[in-house]
Amino acid sequence: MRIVVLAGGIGGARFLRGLKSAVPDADITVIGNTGDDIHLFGLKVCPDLDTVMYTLGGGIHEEQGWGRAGETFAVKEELAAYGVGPEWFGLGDRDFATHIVRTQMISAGYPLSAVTEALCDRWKPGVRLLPMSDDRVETHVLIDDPEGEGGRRAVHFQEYWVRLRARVPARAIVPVGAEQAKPAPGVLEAIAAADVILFPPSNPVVSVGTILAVPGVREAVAGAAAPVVGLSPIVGDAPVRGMADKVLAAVGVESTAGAVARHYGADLLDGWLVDTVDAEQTAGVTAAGIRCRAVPLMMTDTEATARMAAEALALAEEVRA
Ligand code: FO1
Repeated sequence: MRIVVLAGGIGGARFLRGLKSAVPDADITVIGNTGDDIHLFGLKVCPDLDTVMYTLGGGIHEEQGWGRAGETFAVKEELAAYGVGPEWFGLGDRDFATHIVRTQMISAGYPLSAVTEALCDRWKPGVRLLPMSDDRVETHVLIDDPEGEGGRRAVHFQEYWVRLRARVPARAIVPVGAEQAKPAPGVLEAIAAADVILFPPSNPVVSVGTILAVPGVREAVAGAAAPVVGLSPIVGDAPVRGMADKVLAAVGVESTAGAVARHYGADLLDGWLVDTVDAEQTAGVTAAGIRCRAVPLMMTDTEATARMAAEALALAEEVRA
């Protein structure tokens, strides 16, 4: 079975671990979000691609959901000693090697998709990991700033997420460069050839939304023969992890499982899983033309996540019928 997953960072990576466990023989292609990418110290950092690669490859710092296990921070400390920032983004020594290899290959002329394939040769994540695009897309967030143009200022997504901890309102989310970006090689082909397309419990705005913002991707998913099934990242009107509610507000979507399904829309989604605590929302989602089922959605461990993945695949079969 060919499965395509549009994945962001931590939630997407954890879901993929369960999906692999649920259908070990499936051919899984992950279209990874690159809007979180940031250039620091002359290096290109790809947080969502690395989180998928490290999580499925066995190198992830489990509690954090990002960065490497067993990290040290000698380079970070030395950079700080030189007064070279930013200090708010925690790059570890092992992680630096990934960014050095990536940047070196890109400088030699390799596209991000080839670089990602090379890095995955080491990590063997057991899925095909494609960046959404080889072109540079970086999400910026518009926040209030009295000194700013029109009382606003744009900050890089990572500064909003990590330094500001999303504590200030996001007035707009802008995937800079998305309009000019092209889907990476293999992305549209994978969507067209898929038997099932899944939206994992990733951030619907800055992760799945950014992937869909690459021209041609949304149309490919909407027009795909495969059923498209999503799993809500919002449980009990709050994000399970991260701060999705902050960016949902920026795009005028209330932080409920049903609102996220309607935000994606019935032109994209054929099915939607909500957690059992949100069972009362299934009627509203069904009324929007999206098949809906309430199942446990807490990814407490790989077995629980495998059950969620199996439910999503079952709903896809029901929709296909
Ligand atoms: N998240 C944090 O909350 N604090 C950090 O210092 C931090 C560093 C970091 C370094 C590399 C990397 O790949 C991810 C990192 N993240 C950090 C997570 C990152 O902000 C998020 O994983 C994604 O951008 C959101 O999906």
